[in-house]
Amino acid sequence: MSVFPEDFLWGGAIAANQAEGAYLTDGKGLSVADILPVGKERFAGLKLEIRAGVFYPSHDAIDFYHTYKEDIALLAELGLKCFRTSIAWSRMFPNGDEQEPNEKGLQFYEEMFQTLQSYGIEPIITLSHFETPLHLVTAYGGWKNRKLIDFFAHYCQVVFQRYQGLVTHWMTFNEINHAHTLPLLAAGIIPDETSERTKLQDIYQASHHMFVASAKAVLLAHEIDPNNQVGCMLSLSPIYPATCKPQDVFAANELRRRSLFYSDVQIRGAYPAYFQRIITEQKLNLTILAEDLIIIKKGTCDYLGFSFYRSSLHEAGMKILGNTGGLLGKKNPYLEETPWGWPIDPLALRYVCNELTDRYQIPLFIVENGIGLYDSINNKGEIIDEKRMAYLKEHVEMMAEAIKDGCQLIGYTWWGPLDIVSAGTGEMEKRYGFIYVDKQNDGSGTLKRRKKASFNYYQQIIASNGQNVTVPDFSESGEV
Ligand code: BGP
Repeated sequence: MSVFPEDFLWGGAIAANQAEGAYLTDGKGLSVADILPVGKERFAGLKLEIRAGVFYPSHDAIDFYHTYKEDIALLAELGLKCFRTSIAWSRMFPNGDEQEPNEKGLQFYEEMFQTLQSYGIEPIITLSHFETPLHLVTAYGGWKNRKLIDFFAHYCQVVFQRYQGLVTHWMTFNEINHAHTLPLLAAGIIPDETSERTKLQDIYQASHHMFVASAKAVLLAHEIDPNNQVGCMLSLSPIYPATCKPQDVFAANELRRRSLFYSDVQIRGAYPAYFQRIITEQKLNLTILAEDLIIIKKGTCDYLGFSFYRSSLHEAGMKILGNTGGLLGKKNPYLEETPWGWPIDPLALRYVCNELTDRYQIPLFIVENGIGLYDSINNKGEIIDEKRMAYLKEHVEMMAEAIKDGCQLIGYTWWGPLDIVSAGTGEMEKRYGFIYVDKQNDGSGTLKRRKKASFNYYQQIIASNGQNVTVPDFSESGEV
């Protein structure tokens, strides 16, 4: 008997800006993702505009806007029970601050959700996944500005009403805790880096506005349809102390709390006691209205969605840096790394599920997990992605252990079931998919889809509800 519940949501996850392309089609406006080039330039010397002669991978991505029907047919063949994607806010409201939504944008997602429904695949929808409308950043300063609460609530109301009966699982802000390390993507802001104080002032003020907006979204969703379930979404790859030196243990815990701060507020409905010390010591001057605290208290999330890719190792006094996978720490000598230097640590998934269960006693949804790899096509035309299968196997096994530990896991959506643009680097060649997409870092390629060996493997895992994780034998496969 499988330890996974019968209704466990096996799935895959993407984000609109990393897959759809069609960045100005049918009235879409620019989002922050649309001004990010590929490679080292991505976040360096950021310019909030489109520059001539620069290649922007989100503009065409994998053209999911036009290919979603064929792609969803493949995902149905894979056996997905659910599919996580985001609504591009700027397809609905091109500038973010309009009163009237863009009907073409509404229609696009309606038809996509109907397509999913026709295959019995449940949509899991992120309302804001690294794609704040650019105009809200240039004209308002992004989430630093209180006005965004109402713009977001209006957008949410429109989509909750329109997609009632088609979507019941929602998430508000993707990896909200990345406001510290990826502020433009996660919070639509460019913080004032003059000092640590000014930086934290901007990040925490923006975070506060997002907390209120998220809570308002939860309340609206429940009011419009009591079947709606709304989760928060954090990046929660764990942080280990670099040594057993008490200072390292303490510092790692403090850093962990900087992330869990976000779920503490969104799940418990109040600012945690430890936040007061940050406010006092950093001399933060935050505008937090009494009515905001009431909304935050009422609009707590129904489940905790999180991404998990790896673990990090932290030493007291280290500069705190991060990327899309989580925090950047010291090298862990016990762990193998991906070509992008992300440590592979399946046991950490069991660790984090238990940590979150102990802290919140709430349903957990692993909404991102996966491995970015270079793929190659062999002389028989196959892609035998053994490392991806090994990663998947070990993580599914750890989920089973976490369930046995008593954690309430409701689903698992593999990041990037088909190759998409990397959020962190803009590359296409950092591939996560079970389905290969013929597109390269420079934008060349036919966009043809091709199943990798992991396609059949994930299909087997889903069909056996997580029981059959035996990796097939590929000794007869072709040569690379
Ligand atoms: C998460 C993001 C995703 C995604 C993933 C993998 O932080 O929510 O959008 O892309 O990380 O990161 P990357 O694409 O940089 O490999």
